[in-house]
Amino acid sequence: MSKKILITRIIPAIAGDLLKQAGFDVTVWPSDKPMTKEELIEHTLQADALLSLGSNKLDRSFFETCKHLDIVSQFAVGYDNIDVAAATNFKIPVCNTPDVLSEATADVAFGLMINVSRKMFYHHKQILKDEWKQFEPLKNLGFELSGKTLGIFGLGRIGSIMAQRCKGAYGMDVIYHNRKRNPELETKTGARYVDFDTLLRESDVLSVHCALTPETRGLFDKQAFSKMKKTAVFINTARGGVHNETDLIEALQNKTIWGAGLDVTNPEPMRADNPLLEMPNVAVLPHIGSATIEARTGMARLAAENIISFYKTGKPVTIVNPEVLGS
Ligand code: 8YV
Repeated sequence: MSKKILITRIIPAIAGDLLKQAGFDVTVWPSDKPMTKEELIEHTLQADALLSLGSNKLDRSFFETCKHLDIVSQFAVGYDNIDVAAATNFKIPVCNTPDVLSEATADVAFGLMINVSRKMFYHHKQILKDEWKQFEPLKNLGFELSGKTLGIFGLGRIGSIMAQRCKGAYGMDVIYHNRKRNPELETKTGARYVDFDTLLRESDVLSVHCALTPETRGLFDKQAFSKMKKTAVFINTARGGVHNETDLIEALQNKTIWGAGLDVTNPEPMRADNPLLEMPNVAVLPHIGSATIEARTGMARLAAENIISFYKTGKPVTIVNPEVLGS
């Protein structure tokens, strides 16, 4: 009998097509809303493998109920919605979709940086409110990025692309803080490894590209913002949980920092009455980092290939808990 794969949301058809071509019995949750916890459990109990999304909370109790699963293949690079330790406990491989969305996400970080430095969303909103009355020689001036210092927190694939974009476009000096040093990027961009406090102190633009983990949760808080330049811009395209949003609002209101560009918020979705949306030096997007045809197609393909490769060879393409595979 063929293995049953549950895809928890409608994603690019390539995922279902590849899985069907490989002989799997594929069910796609047909609603345009994420499954509830109950729906997820009820339908996962009928499946052998899960192709999940970031909106599915796969916690310990989920894995205790669904320990029969052969594999969880996530349609996202981030997997903070998954209790990987619990999955590992039940020897369930967990896979993600790195690389295929790196260009798209770095573009959003780069776009937010330019946008905030010139208050573009704010100016656009002014036109919508019919507030474009006359030329203003002094009002709402932005700043230029050439020669400024870019600080990268979390120098993985996306952070590296952002660093190269900023170096190439504006000749920015790049500094970074990461768990490990990246000699290749240091050679390519002249990036300098610094400790966390130096990153806070020296960055004109500080862009967050780390995973959300117990170590990074809430790391950008009142104390961190207080160490940054008053002229600094904070960019987050990683996970909203890495910053404390109340502290960020306060830091912007008190002019502790100059501006912020967010593709991820805390919580998500952000509500329309959030004070950040009314601030001239802030740009917010609704978590669209990977929202290109190329990236989403690549994610769907890789999520399917992880399942196919696992059943064919015993090894998925991109696994986050390889220890479950044994020797
Ligand atoms: C997804 C993301 O759109 O890959 C990630 O980690 O944040 C986005 O690409 C989102 O997580 C949906 O699964």
